[in-house]
Amino acid sequence: MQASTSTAPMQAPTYIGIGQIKPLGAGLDVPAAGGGCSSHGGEGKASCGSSAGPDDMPQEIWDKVKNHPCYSEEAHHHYARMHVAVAPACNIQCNYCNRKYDCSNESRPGVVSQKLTPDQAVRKVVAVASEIPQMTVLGIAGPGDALANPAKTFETFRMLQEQAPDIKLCLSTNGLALPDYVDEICKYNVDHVTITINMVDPAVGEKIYPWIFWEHRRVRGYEAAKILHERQMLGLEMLTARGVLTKINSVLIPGVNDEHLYEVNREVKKRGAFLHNIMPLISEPEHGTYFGLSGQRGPSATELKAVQDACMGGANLMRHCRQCRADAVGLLGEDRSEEFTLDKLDALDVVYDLEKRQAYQAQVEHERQAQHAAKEEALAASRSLAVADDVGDELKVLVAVATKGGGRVNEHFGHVSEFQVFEVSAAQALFVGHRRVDLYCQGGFGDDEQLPSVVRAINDCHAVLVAKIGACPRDELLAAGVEPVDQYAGDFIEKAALEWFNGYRSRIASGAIVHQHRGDAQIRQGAYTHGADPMAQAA
Ligand code: CLF
Ligand code: SF4
Repeated sequence: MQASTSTAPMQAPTYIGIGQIKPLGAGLDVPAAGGGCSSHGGEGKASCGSSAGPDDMPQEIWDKVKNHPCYSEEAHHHYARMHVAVAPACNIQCNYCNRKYDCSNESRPGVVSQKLTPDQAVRKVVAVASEIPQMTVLGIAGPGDALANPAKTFETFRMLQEQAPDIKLCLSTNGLALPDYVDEICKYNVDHVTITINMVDPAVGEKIYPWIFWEHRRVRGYEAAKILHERQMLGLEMLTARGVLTKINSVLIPGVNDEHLYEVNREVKKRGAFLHNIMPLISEPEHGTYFGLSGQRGPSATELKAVQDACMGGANLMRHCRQCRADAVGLLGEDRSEEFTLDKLDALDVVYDLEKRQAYQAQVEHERQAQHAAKEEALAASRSLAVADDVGDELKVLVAVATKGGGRVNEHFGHVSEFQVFEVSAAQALFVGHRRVDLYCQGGFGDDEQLPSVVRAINDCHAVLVAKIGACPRDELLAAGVEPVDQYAGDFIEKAALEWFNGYRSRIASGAIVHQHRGDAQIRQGAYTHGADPMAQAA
């Protein structure tokens, strides 16, 4: 295994969620607040970082993250985001990217179906916001780099702010141009910026970036990686000083930067990053990337989790990223972009009804708080449960969950395209990842050929919680050592997972079963692929 945890002390879990998100930068060497974004009173995160209050942060920070599905794990069960593909060009080359595919800064390798002008993009956002009232965030994440296309990016933000002021603005960048656009970012109240940072050592960087385009020339090798690194660090520091929340995305490339990501985590934390999102490399030969063609593999589920676990206690970790398309629409993990193609937009009679959106979001918030309360109640019950046994409080297992949203166990096994995975112990039920799978149920019948791949995707789990499951997959899961559980249909996930876990502990204690370690699982490479866009290939 390439992913090493040897340099990183294992820490107690500090996972992002309601009441758990802690702004980074407390007592750290970050630049002083530099005047601030006009709409946010100039409060830099440097000052916020020292306030780990109940709910671990000042109200204004909480207001920024509470309904952002990427910045709050709990929110991602309830709130949706969308991307508009207005930024086709890029100013660097990453070895995991083929320009005909989405930007790996923020997306998995699926091509963008349609590139949009800012006008088209804003029309689309308003239409989606009307149809999906829980859509709270617009992100610009490619298919190239948002800041390599500054005119289109900021024109989109400007127009949207006028037409739909309640929608949060978000962008993703490789960071090369970032220091030049911090003022614009603040001017348009872009509260959330993602920077992809895969290295803090140019010697590592030159294995990832063959070239950058810098000051009208192509720069290669070590020099290119050094410039990119310096610009990324400067941009991050400038955003921190201006109070913009930053998330760092890192692509885990086994044998290239796996051991190095702990260092990245430390350096970005030092500069005030709010979240660190460590994602698996997706590299298949058919994607046509340098890594894909040269046989560079991505990490297994266990390797990814080992690096993420090693980074806990440094920067807060995001583990619910879905590496979305640059034109994704919907909850994380679902893709409704096909419902909002340009030709369909023409047929829609769009009315932007802010009050209706707010009323709907109030219901969503109610449901989210109910999920949170159910989790707290289940945790309290679990912690007070004395299991008279020698099972030990340190027992932890992974549980896969079939859900279609709302934070509940509410999906049929055969309809799952993605399982959510929780690490459960007597004291915790933590979201630790997701696993994409091919649908088992095809037109009303189970496709038994798909079953082994579904089982491989959750092979590291002890149980799978489902709303319903057929006899055949039930038997196959049992034979593989994964317990299918359908008794919690409709329940909130954490409550169900904790209750199942406590039953599991009791069964071990009574001698009814023997706890066994599970094996590794396979991370599915690039689900959902759309037809190639010739425009995208030309970018
Ligand atoms: Fe988009 Fe990114 Fe904003 Fe989210 S995505 S620009 S921060 S609104 Fe989210 Fe998608 Fe992961 Fe990105 S799940 S790829 S982290
Ligand atoms: Fe591709 Fe994004 Fe890297 Fe540019 S920054 S090369 S678009 S992954």
